[in-house]
Amino acid sequence: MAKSIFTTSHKMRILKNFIYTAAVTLCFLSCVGQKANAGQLYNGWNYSIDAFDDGSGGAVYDIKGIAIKESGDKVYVALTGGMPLNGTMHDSVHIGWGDLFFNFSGQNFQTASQTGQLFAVKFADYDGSLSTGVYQKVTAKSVTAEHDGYTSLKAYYNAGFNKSNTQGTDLATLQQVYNYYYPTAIAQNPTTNNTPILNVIASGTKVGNISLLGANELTTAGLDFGHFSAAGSQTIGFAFDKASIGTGSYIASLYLECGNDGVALKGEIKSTPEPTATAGLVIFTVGFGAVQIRKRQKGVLA
Ligand SMILES: [Ca+2]
Ligand SMILES: [Ca+2]
Repeated sequence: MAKSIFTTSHKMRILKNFIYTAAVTLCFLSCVGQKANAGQLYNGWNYSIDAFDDGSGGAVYDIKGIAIKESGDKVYVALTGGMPLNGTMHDSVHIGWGDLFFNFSGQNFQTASQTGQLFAVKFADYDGSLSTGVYQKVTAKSVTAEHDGYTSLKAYYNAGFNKSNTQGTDLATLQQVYNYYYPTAIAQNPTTNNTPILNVIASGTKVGNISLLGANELTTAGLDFGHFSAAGSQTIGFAFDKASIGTGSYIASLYLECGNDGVALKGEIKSTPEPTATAGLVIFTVGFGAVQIRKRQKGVLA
């Protein structure tokens, strides 16, 4: 039999280098994954904390934060602020939560909406027009006018609500907000005529249901808005199947029905299999190979 040009010590050196490279790759993949999560990570949840003084109309209309956690085959969402899940009444008009949108497209929100690329979660059904659940191929529309609200985002800001962390820590400035919600031409020249607050599902296909989560379930899952001193009088939680939504980096966003406050969060839904799991498999395989060589050295294997 032809003798290998590599001695056993050569093989061990090559394997050590390979293991080192695989470990570096694992670290790199993990670091990249963390960078894609732009929110503030704490105890497994990804948080975006909103301004505490930008709820037009007072504390009931103020959103304090949003948090999202991916766990197993589920996605958990929590919202906190002054608005109850069932909404409130203002001058005989009912006002509640708008829908939660997920945008994986990399496009601005308005373009993603016009091309039906949004996902959305309706977690409160106030009028029976659309049942709660997860929707895909979504277009969005504004219902602010019929809910005593601002007919444009520019009008909301003109009223004095441009605060630090205006849509949370991920869309912290006025310009970041305009850049995200509208095409460049509008973002560079926003007016009260070209900045509609698109806050509920206009059309889409329902692909899954949601489960509402109580306070105890959220606490058990590790939710803690108090860590950021951001616990509102109302905290709402729900979960849905990860399979019903897209994968990759996203921006999640929502407004109240009146547009009196809004918040956004940058995050990532990991695809399956996870890259880190693949890297782990490489390390396991290499480690197994090293054991086999050691056994050969000891004469355990032929
Ligand atoms: Ca707020
Ligand atoms: Ca806000």
